[in-house]
Amino acid sequence: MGALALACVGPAAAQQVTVSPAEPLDLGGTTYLATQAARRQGGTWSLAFDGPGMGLPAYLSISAFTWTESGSLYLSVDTPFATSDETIMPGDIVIRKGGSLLKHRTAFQLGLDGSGNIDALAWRPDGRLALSLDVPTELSGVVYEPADVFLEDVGGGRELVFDGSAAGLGPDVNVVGYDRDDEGVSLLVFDAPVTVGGKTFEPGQVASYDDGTWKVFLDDAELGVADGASALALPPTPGRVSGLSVTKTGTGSLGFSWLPSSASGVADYAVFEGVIGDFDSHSSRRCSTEGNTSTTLTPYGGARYYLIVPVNESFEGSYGRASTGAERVRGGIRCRSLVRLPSLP
Ligand SMILES: [Ca+2]
Repeated sequence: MGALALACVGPAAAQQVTVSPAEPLDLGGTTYLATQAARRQGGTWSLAFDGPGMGLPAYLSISAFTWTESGSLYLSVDTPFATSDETIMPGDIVIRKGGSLLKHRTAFQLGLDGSGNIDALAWRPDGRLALSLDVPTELSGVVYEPADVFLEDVGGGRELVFDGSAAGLGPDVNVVGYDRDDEGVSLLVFDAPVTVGGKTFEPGQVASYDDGTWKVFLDDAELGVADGASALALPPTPGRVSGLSVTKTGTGSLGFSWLPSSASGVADYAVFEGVIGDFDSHSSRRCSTEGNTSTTLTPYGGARYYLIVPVNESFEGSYGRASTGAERVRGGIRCRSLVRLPSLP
């Protein structure tokens, strides 16, 4: 059982992440600027966002960015710059629309007084943005530390998404990149070495924090050069599949085919099998179909049910919805440790 779980989840497996470097950084033979973002996928790096091509001046640095489920990009920068229409200040959140960068929310609208800048952003499935600041900042009577991540106030107050001190981080620690999965696992990068939970994380490493436990999520040697990453985002949800059909083959195995997930960036599919009558009993039977939307396998004995789960390198997507409309529980043995669910049916 344990060996099978290890084989499927894998220690420090390939992870799909997007980072913006704190200073020009060579990744996979290409130099990425502090105004660009690079995506690590399949163990290789490629350009995910080209700031200079969008009018970002070379003297500034992207301090935070995040992608929504539908692929919209929000970002924040460390230095003022002017677009053709307006001046963008640090602390403002900008959205990419077509070929332009437009102000989404100003620092003032966010309640910031200009003393601190945004250094991490994360889009949440309810549509709100979570942010972290680079200095301790009092907002509506609450002091947010540089290691805290909190939801923007869109009328109902702010809410901590990640509580730095509760996770053991002191007031001198600064979180400069943040994302999370839908079961509460936080993924973080720091701007200086941080020792917490018996581990030391370097600026080039991505740490994970879950319910008291710190782990290394990604340790990429090239990212560990210089000052590492100044912004981090994990891929959007792999979404869900539909239209699963099953046929018996002549050899006692079953043939499966399904419609592809409509989510962007889906790399692969996993097959889960459970016992009919115990509909929470599924575990992974196959963690890859090599990207195909069909596969065959030989069922275990007795009456079995099957679920197809889209996956990317970082996340499992939806296991589908039960007749009640609720998301099905995740597998007992999984193919990715993290999950990101689509917010729309
Ligand atoms: Ca921070």
